Amino acid sequence: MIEGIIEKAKKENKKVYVYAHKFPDGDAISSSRAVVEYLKSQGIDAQYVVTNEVRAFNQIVGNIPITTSVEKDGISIILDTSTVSYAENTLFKNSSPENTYVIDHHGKVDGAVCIEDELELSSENVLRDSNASSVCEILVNELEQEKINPQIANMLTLGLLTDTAKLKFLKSDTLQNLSKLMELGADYEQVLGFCTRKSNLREEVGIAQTLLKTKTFPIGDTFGMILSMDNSEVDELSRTFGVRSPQKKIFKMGDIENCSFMCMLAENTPGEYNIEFRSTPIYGNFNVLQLATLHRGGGHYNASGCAIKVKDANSKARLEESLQQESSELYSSQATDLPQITLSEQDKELSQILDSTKRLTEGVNPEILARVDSLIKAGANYDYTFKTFKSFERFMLQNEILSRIPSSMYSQRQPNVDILLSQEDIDALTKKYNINEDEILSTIDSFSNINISSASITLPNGRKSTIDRNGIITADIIQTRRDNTREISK
Ligand SMILES: [Mn+2]
Repeated sequence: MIEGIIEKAKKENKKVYVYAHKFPDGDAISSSRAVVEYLKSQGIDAQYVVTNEVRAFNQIVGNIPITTSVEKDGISIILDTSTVSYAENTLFKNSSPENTYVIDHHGKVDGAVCIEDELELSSENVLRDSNASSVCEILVNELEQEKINPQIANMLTLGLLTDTAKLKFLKSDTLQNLSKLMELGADYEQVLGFCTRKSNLREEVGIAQTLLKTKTFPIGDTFGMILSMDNSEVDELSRTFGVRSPQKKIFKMGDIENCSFMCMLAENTPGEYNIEFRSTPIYGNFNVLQLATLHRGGGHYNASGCAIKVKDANSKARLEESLQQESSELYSSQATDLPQITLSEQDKELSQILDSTKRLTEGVNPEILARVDSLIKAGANYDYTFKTFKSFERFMLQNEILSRIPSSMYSQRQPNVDILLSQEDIDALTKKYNINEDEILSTIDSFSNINISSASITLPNGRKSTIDRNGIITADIIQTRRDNTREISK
């Protein structure tokens, strides 16, 4: 498709405009910039059209000027955007349907209207591939490889890494395509460094305080987690901590040992709860779409949601209780025997590779990616091996530590966080979660994805763990528990 566009642009002396979606993410920005650079290198006048400032990832994609108008009759390429209303702007309407092209990796559900339908494009002008992790991954094969320079390869790598949550979610050819990009000169580790966007400490403290109210309940041989916020709690979280739509933070409840069901409810407008459900193939593989459908919601097998209207202001507890009951009943009606997770030879080798490369962040090369790819194809369970599961107690301990940070610390621009625990604190935490001092100190790794200058946890006996802005942990922990914890002498 792109080669055809180049030919047309040259023959008809047209300019090419590239568009992507609102609130552009790594894939939208870098696929747009990669296409522009590629076209320019072929002598075509091309531009990524945005009407709002884009500052993210500028070390990889460069500065992107704001555009307010385009020439009539130019060529438009719309990337990563599944509907017209999702587009950052609609200046592409200045191009005729023959001169408008779409490249996207979002799936088209039966009966749904996609941007190509709205714009009445012919099928030759559309490249829609939901087997690709990202538009950047589609471009690896769409662009001619000998014309992909290292700068373009870096941009494509950025979009591929951000849309897969740094290789957490893979499609069938993702690793092979990443490997091609490395061979074309992409600096994998440099790009990886730029796609770690850190979260805001103030928001994290608010979320942690909220998560401390999580309840658990038995569901089959496993347990479920449920957390609900009424309208006053939602308001408080937004006012004090800047957290909006808190039910979307349900991903924080992910990857907890033996937890098969996660549920978060937020009364974002008085009288109506927005509810999110999650489950995991690893424990129970509960079909939560069925639960959402009961309440006229929708979504996917392991991730769904719905909205429930309530009549009076005190409905929270009743709603929670009925969801617990419904989920338990549905779970047992669906339940097939839980497959025991047994590690095959392939799993063991995969797990060794993931350990030695720190989950594909260090020392990664095309050969390693090819080996991981072939292990997955031979049946290794990448999904399970890549994740690190933690106990519910450890999850709560992290929330306890974060929730103790006072506003004087989280209000700083580049916070230095020092948490001093008293003996009473430690006794209470130990009793509640059955943990020891080392485990308390090791929760310092909770700060690795938060924007801080430094953080430390100090116990009354002087033992201490610290983390710097680069995520380097120093801790005087008796047995080294984690790979990224190194011992120092006291
Ligand atoms: Mn995308």
